[in-house]
Amino acid sequence: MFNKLLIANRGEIALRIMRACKELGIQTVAAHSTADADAMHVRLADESVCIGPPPARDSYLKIAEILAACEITGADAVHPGYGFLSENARFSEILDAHNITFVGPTANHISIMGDKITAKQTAERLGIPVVPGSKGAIKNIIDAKKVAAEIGYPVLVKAASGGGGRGMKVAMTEADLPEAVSTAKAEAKAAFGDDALYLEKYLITPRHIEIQVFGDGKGNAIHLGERDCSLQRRHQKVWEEALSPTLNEDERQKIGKICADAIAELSYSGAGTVEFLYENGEFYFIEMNTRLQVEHPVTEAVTGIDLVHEQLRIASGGSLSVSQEEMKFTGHAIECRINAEHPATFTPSPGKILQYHPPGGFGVRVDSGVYQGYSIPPFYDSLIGKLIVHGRNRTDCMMRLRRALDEFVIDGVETTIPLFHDLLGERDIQDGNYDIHWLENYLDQTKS
Ligand code: MV4
Repeated sequence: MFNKLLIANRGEIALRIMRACKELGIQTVAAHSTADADAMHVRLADESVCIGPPPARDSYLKIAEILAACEITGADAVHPGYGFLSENARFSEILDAHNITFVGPTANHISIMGDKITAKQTAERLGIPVVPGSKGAIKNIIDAKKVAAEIGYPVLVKAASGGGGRGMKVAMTEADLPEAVSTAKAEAKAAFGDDALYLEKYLITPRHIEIQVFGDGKGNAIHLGERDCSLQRRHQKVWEEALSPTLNEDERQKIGKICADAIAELSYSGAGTVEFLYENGEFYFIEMNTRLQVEHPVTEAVTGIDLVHEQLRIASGGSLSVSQEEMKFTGHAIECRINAEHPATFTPSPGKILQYHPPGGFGVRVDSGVYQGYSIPPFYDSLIGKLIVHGRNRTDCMMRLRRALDEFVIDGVETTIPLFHDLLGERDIQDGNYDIHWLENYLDQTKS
């Protein structure tokens, strides 16, 4: 195992990673910006190094500063968390060249999955079902029209370097296609410096279901079931659950095995998430994430496996702690993202937390880096923390969630807690009857 690990992240995930390190007896270094000097994880770290001013591009994204912080402190590993440099192949490669372990997959695997076209081609080659669409990049509008005519309208034009919904355009008919292609191309060029596009059949009312996988880098892999992340607003997830209220055990084991076999074939190392759209009983691969995800705790709740321990074991050359046969799913878990935002308009609400009383009790977990008196800086995302509730079944979980939300006191900033109270009162939410558009439709109807 590592001696000393540098955490190249902030907020709740920095603390989450630090907790795993403490449990495993690994010394920790917090690499932080000036805006985070008073953050909880910086106070709790064995050592801390300031790596720059508040803007992420001048601190959390500065590879040279992070590398220097490793050399100064003698860290032998770096955990990138999520966001920032977590899916940056060059970062992984540079650390490798300095004999510092990047807790994540190889630069090659990050690159393959970072390009959505090569990711999809790789998935298809490995037997993962994909959305019908162009073989690779579309060459021109004539090519695009030909592919669209074959798969049928509506179609979705996507950027190869996209993800998170950027550079995506729908064409309902052939008449819409030239404009969809030209605007997607311009947006992709401006946002990513890469204007490669591909085409897919546009699925109208799918759910977003993602499979958690782990590989040991030596050709062994397992799946840890799925998460349903359909409830989102503007590509920001709001509520996630494990397992999905819509899958049966057969479907789960079938898609899980397909993903684990693919990951094994790649000799993939570490945590990964295979993202699907799910519609009419069919799975359609869209992307793969090569990092630990925000919503990983719902998987931890239903599997009993600490995903960060697992990442650290594998990154240090160890093997998976559990076999597929040993994997059991217990009960149901829901995560609510508590943001410092107005609950109806979602405008950010940074500032000082005057009162802070997180809920507790059986089946309740709060992952947060904040404390009473802490000032949420305005420079980063507005996540205050995550409330994760576990119950014996989905109904039990939702009853416990209502109780936990009632206990949660955060004063001084606006939060999204009232939204979750409202959602628990909705019949569709109670029934697990929602798709990727449900939340935005609900907000349009109730909040305007
Ligand atoms: C799609 C789709 C419908 N059909 N692809 C949005 C972000 C990116 N990760 C993929 N996205 C979508 N791809 C096809 N062929 C609809 C979406 C989409 C979406 C996906 C997951 C969760 C929320 C979403 C909200 C709007 C659109």
